[in-house]
Amino acid sequence: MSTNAHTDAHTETTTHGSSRDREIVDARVIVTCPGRNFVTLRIETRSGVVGLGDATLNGRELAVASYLQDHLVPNLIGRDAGRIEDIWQFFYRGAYWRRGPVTMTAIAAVDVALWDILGKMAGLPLYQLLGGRSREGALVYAHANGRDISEASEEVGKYREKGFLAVRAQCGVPGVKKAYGISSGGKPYEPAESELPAETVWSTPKYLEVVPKLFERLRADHGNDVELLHDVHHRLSPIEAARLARDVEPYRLFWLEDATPAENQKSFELIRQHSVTPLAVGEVFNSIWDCKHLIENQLIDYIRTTIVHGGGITHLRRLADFAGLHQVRTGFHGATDLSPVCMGAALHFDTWVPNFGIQEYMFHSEETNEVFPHDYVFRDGRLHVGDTPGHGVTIDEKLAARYPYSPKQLPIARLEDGSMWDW
Ligand code: CS2
Ligand code: MG
Repeated sequence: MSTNAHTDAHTETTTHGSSRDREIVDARVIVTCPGRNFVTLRIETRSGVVGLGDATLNGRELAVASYLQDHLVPNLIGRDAGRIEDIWQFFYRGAYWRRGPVTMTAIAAVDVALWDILGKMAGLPLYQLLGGRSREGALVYAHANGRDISEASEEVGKYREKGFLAVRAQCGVPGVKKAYGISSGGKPYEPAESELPAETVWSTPKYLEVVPKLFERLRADHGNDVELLHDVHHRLSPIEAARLARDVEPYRLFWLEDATPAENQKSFELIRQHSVTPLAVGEVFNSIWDCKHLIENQLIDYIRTTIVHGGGITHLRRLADFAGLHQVRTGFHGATDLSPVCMGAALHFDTWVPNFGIQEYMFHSEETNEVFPHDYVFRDGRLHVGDTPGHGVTIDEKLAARYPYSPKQLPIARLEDGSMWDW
């Protein structure tokens, strides 16, 4: 421990000011709805450095806001913002009731805000704190969807013209109203559109009929030099998923996502036995334990668990390193219900992480981007972070206050006979 003229003997002086400078003096939860709900945690140190973390959990925003406000914020005041790992351990091990999307999203918000503060104190962009650049920009994929195959193919073409090198494609399913992923009237797809869950109907046979035809057409229309992805969104049984993965093999997808619900991680063994189509899973996971079997047995190729729902940068570094040991790459979730704060932090992580795969990139609305100014930019099919210290995203609190929370929940799905299914 060293002392010098301007700090008293009791404070530890490090390269990031004194522990007194780093003392957390304020932490508050900001809920705003610029077109859709977002929850943001703002932490401030005694020296006036502010960090932000995304705490948005689509359809359960207020649960996380309360977890933060009522249980984590009181434990933050007075702590040293530089003790990122210790605070993570305190909130993870100290929760007693560990893991789960609400807990890990709240912990993630604290963690990202602290990493943001550290970057600002060090005068370094987040990717530099993690270990520096591994690439120029993060390959991203856009969301193309259409009510039918032709419309979906047209949408893919539009994203190609915008410079995207990778596009996720979803299309309507004949005979199924409101199939997953299909937006109406050209607006971006926002599934949480009603105060109580909208009921949708699902038919696997009708879906399995149309998807191979969609990709056959996309390859015919757009050739092989665009990466195509598809999201099954948890709808198939393991054997149905194996069949679809095999049926789309000729079209060489970059990945087939959430082919089957993954609580039973072993179910992916069946898909792997039948197909070489790359598999991605994990946007609904919130810790390494949700995907340990999948990764160590190489049952997947990309892990989708992202910073906002997976416990923040501190936990995702561990998860990404574990995945890297088993040749699994990252493919962060990046839908519009993850705020620009998460996107900013994710892109710094993507810029550093050695086993990077791809980053999902759905365009946020104008209103959202005005509330969350950021320095990342899209260029040549990739998103590029800036060199602003921290993660490069801020919040306009005055503007945020103009958009009050609007209760919304995600849809549910039932089969045609009324059985509950996976949305
Ligand atoms: C989807 C998400 O982007 C995706 O891969 O699975 O849009 C998902 O439906 C939403 O994030 C749910 O809130
Ligand atoms: Mg998905």
